[in-house]
Amino acid sequence: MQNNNIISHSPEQLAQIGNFKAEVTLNSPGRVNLIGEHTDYNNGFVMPTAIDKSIIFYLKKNKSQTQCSVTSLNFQSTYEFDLSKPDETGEEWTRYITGVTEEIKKRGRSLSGFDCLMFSNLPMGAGISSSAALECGLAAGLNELFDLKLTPLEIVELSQKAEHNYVGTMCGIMDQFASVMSKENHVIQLDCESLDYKLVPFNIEPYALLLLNTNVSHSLSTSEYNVRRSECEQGVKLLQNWYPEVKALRDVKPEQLEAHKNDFDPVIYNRCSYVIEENQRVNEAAKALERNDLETFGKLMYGSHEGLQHKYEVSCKELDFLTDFSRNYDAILGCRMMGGGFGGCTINLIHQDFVEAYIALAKKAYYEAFNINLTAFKAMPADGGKVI
Ligand code: GAF
Repeated sequence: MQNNNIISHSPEQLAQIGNFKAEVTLNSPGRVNLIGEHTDYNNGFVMPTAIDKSIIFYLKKNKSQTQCSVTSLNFQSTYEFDLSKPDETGEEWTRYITGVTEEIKKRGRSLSGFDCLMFSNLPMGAGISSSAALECGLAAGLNELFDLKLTPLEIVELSQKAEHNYVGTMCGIMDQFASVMSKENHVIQLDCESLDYKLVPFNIEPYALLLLNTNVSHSLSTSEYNVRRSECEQGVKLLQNWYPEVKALRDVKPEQLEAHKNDFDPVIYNRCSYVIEENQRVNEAAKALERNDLETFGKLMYGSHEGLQHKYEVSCKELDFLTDFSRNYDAILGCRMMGGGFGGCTINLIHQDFVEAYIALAKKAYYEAFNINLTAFKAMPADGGKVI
């Protein structure tokens, strides 16, 4: 199993960081989501938390008014840019950076030249939101460096906008919210309409959260994500013919959708049905967690996966394989794909005594089925982004 919470630098990287003399060092985490997938952009409910895997940012001002550089220590690659000439056409990772600096400027804050080193132990494309960690970490780091007086919620919102306007993924708010607002040993219960949230203590011993990374990331993820969002919007538009008060799928009762099933294109009906049911599952899961009823919680996780697989159609054969495989073991109470889909991780609610044995079994079976190495790590709820 990969080690948790260990950022190990090579001697060369340590020397690079030492010579850099950062003014601000900030830890920006990825996230898991226990349940509530594709509900955030439907104004619904989610249950994420930051985890102990993150990107560390080392930042300092330079003497220039507009020249900046951001170096990824993982890739030994540097992006140099001019704040006054935003480049919106570069490689994807550079567009997150342009997005953040431009969205900060749009909020009337002024930046000047800075240099940044970043180092990550957050696997990319694994559905644990390395993108939000990148956006929110840079935004929070610049906030500290230039004393911009952005609130945590402004950091969340501008980071989400950076992704919409400069990367092109029309994401909801869950990932950025979790990356910034989380608290160690807690999960967030977030209402994505009002942005009201509760930090709920999370102690599931003797169970644990295990992530199994399929190590596949199918290229459909961005395009299909935006398609799902617009399919939900089409569903809302149709429903407004009978229920003008409905603003988002979160406002729709199951019986309202059922009453008009025949008016719907079957695909749009399935998308709406999934979202409405998933919102109900999140609310039931919150109650189950309150009474420490992990068996019910686990069943809801399986229900979530089935909906994502059959009605929302954002799973893939590797994720389905791992979810089905988990059903063979009583020590696993629940499992589902996590995040946007089309690859990435499953999240497993598993008895901690079975973790190591299960990883070995799953690795073997997964390799036999797909010829791909599975990676595994426990997810520990951690604090949101902070200066270290
Ligand atoms: C991605 C998005 F960024 C989130 O906003 C959310 O919609 C998630 O997919 C699916 O629940 O991580």
